[in-house]
Amino acid sequence: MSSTSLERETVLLETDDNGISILTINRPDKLNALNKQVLDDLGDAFDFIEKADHIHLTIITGAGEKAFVAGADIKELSTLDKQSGEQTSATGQSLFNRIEQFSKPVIALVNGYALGGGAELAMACHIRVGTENAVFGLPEVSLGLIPGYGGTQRLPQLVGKGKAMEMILTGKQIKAEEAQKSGLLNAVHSTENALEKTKELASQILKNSPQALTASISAINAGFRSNGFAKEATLFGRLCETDDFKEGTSAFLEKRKAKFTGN
Ligand code: CO8
Repeated sequence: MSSTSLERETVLLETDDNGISILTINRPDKLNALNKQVLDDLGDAFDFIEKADHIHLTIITGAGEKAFVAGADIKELSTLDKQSGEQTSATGQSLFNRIEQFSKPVIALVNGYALGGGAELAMACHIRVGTENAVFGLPEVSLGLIPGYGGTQRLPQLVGKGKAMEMILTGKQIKAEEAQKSGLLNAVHSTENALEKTKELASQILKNSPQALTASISAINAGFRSNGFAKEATLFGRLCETDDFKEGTSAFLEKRKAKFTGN
């Protein structure tokens, strides 16, 4: 392995001569769902990128043709209780907050489904570029949950409170065009051109002063500090104790419709 690349069980990182690295979440058979291993590997990758002087900007994408990331791993989620649910939410929030505050620009290349935790990961990135088959959704309520990786905080920042309420309360998916109109995607490109176009955007950013880029990220984020993250983690943990959560996650794993009772 060269000093410009990193390989972990679920994550690959390659860097080109311009200092643009591509960080690929590599679990395509499970649509790149975020299990603990993926979150650990992403943490390692950001440690590497932070220290690597030759990396100036990172593009995060998903392996395969179907998904960016189809959410947190529902099989793992189904085992959570109040304490571990709150803890898992807080751990993921801390990784995603780190990405949001990262000193070098991070662009999400949303190449398919970005659902639940996948949408939340994309929203933590500084800019989002989509392919034509990009799909966003926060379907957590259909599992008896709420978004737990910062989605209740970042979605309203990007699309406004009303649209965020609609998306989170219905759990419905929106396609690339609507995502762009709503402010979730900065641009949409064909699948064939998307990486090249994203690299063009990256090159445009990298013509500027690195210190000014870091300061811009920090200043823009400073205007959006919120106390809602802790509330999100607490409520997420509380929901992990409900019958509806057990029913919602079991129904997904058993490939059937959930029947909620409100308990
Ligand atoms: N978790 C685990 N496995 C998944 C996930 C997931 N989120 N998404 C897909 N998979 C698996 C499927 O189970 C399937 O596995 P297998 O082949 O072993 O049966 C494989 O990936 C391929 O998926 P499908 O066969 O379902 O593919 P389709 O093209 O038919 O459907 C969909 C694609 C529509 C994306 C469908 O897979 C789907 O609905 N996935 C779940 C989407 C979802 O609900 N995501 C939100 C999860 S909840 C969440 O993200 C909470 C975040 C906050 C967490 C905070 C603290 C823990």
